[in-house]
Amino acid sequence: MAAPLHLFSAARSSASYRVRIALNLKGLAYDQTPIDLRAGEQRSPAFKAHNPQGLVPALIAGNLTLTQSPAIIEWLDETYPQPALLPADRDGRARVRALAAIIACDIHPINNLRILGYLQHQLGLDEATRNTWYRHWVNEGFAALETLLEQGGSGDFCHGEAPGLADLHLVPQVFNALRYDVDLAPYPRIRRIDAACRALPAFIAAAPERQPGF
Ligand SMILES: N[C@@H](CCC(=O)N[C@@H](CS)C(=O)NCC(=O)O)C(=O)O
Repeated sequence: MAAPLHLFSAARSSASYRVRIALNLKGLAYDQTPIDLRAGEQRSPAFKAHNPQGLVPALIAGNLTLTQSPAIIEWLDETYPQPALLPADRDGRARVRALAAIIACDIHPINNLRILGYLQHQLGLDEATRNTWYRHWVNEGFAALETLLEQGGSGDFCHGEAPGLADLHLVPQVFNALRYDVDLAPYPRIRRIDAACRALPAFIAAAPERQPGF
């Protein structure tokens, strides 16, 4: 029997949002514990017992505790192969992983809550300057993504005929870009893919406003 799944997640956390989409695309049932990031619950001893890094998400699968959304998503894809989140061909997999990595490695980590908190409290940057920082790194990443996505054709999704790993990274990053008033006008392909994905039940159910603690 499959292990029960329990997700420690924050409604607006894009890394949590990715995992919720992956779970939903796989049709997996899971329970959730909301972690209040603004209140610092991620740094509580109770949560750090699950993830010593003090970051969400963490997924408990039976006796196993998984952290780092890309690792969690790969584990889900290997454990529950259908529907696949990666293309069947090697070159396609490399493309999709690269698209996802632009977000997970190059945009998100430098715009995370703890980074913005450091800019505010340790470096004394005001809100307008912090927002300029945020928008700068999103725009750099989205400009490259837009070009790569255009090169990949005009379908509804980042790659191929079904949503997958790149899409479940893109939608949460767009959600957060909009929170920071990033102008998405220069990114029509990103906007179209985001809209197509957000119309699907797996993405709708994963949306921040549908989560406990929103
Ligand atoms: N690389 C990690 C990043 C996790 C992460 O940064 N989570 C954020 C929310 S999206 C968090 O917990 N932030 C809390 C903080 O910065 O204190 C992953 O993909 O799981």
